[in-house]
Amino acid sequence: LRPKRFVRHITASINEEAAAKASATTADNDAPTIFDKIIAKEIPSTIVYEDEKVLAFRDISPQAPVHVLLIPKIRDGLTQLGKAEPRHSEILGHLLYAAKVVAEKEGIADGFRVVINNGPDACQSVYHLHLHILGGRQMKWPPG
Ligand code: TR5
Repeated sequence: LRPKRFVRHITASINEEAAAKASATTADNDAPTIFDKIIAKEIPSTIVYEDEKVLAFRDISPQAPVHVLLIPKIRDGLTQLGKAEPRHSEILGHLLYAAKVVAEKEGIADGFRVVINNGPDACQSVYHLHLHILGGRQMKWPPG
């Protein structure tokens, strides 16, 4: 394979892999997820911020020098953003504000990205709402 085609080939397989991972291993069935165990501190994680409502910890598979996941401690039906109801507006606002606090704490306030993957087409793999906070390098646009 020539270099350009090779890069396209690799990129395609990475995307297919992510999509396959999202659809094969998870579905939005409101079941407990790995994040419940992280919240309960039953499995270890590197927590970078916590308050009474949210928890932020380092992603196990970082896609940037800083890659933090920010989640509500109580899911309350928020398996994905698309399931949001009017009662969730307060926690959704709190999460966005907490994202800014995390970015400051992580030293990336001058440039960071907040991502929510919603559903299989966006390769969501854990059905407990989470914000990805990414930074520490020049981010590209558009995202894949
Ligand atoms: O694909 P979406 O948007 O659903 O993001 C889920 C994220 O959870 C991915 O970026 C994973 O790398 C991350 N993840 C998955 C696990 C995990 C984690 N981050 C920290 N610690 C983790 N543990 C202990 N176990 C996981 N399965």
